Amino acid sequence: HTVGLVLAPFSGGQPRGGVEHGPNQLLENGLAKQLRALGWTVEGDGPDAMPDFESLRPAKELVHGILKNPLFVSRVTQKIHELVKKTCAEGKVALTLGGDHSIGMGTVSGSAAVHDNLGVIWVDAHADINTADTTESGNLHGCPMSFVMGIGPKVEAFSWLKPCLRPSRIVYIGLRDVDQGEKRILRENGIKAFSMHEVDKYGIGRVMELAIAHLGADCPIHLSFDVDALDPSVAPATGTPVRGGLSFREGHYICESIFETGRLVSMDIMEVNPQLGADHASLVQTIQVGCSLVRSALGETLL
Ligand code: DIR
Ligand code: MN
Ligand code: MN
Ligand code: MN
Repeated sequence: HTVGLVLAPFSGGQPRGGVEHGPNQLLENGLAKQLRALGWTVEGDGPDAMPDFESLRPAKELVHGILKNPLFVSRVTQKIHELVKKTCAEGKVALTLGGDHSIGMGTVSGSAAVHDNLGVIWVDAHADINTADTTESGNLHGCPMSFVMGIGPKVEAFSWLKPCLRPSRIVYIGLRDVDQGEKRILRENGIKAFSMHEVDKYGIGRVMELAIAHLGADCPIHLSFDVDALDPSVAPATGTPVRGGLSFREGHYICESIFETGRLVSMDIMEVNPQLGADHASLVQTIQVGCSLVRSALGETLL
C-alpha cells in the first residue's frame, strides 16, 4: 500500500514557462500528507527529492524537422521512465507530478515495462498523438502517445524508447481540440475515444463503464490526467485551456471509478502551471483540484 512519487518539474515539451513548478506547488499544498491520511505510505517527497533536469539540457540540440528540444525531452523522459519502472517493479503505485505532458512518454513506457497488458486511460482536451510528421507546433507535449506506440517516423533522439502500447490498450476521455492529422491517426488505428460529445451524450457514468469494459476486466491501469481536460472554469492555470471541458464532478468521477477497479498501478497529474491563470485564486483553485483528483484516484470517497 505504497505510493512512490516521481517528481517531474519539466517544461521542455512546450513553450510556456511555469509548468515546471507544478510538482512543488502540489506538494506545498499538502498532497503527500493528504495521501497518508487516506492510509497510504508515501515515498519520494523528502526535502531533497526535487530533481534538477537543467543538468540534462544538451549543449547542442539535435534537429528533426520542427520538433522543439528533442534531445532534452528524450533525456528527461528516459530518466522518468527509469524512475517509474523501478517504482512499479517494487510493487508501488507510481504517481508522477508534472510538468508538461511530454513526460507521458516516460510514465507510460516505464509502467508498461513492468505491467503486462497495461491499459492507458488518457484524460485530456487533446489527443497528444501527433507524430514528427503531423505536428503543427513542434511541441513534444502534443506527441507522447504516438511515440509510445511507435507510429510515425523514427526520431533519432528517442532511440531508447521502444514501442510499448498497442492502439487497443488506449482509451481517451474529454477530447475537444484534436488536430486533423491526429483525427486520422485515431481513426486509422481504431482507438477508443470518448470526446466531450460522448460525455454529453452518455453521461460520465456510462462512459466510464464503457471505457473500463474496453480495456478488459483484469488489466492493470495507467491514468494520465492532463488538467486541461477539465473546463477552464474548474482548472484555469494550465498552458492550453479549451472551453467546454469536464466539470469538477466528471473529473473526479473518472478518478473514483478507476480506484473502484482496484487496478490502478500508475498515475500522472500533468500541465498544472502556477504561472498561468488570471489571478492568485485561479492558481490556488487549480492546485487544489490537482490534489483532489489524485485523492479520488487513490481512494477518497464522498461518504
Ligand atoms: C496541439 C496542442 N495538438 C499540439 N496540444 C496540446 O501542439 O500538438 N496538448 N496542447 O496538451
Ligand atoms: Mn520558472
Ligand atoms: Mn496532454
Ligand atoms: Mn491537453
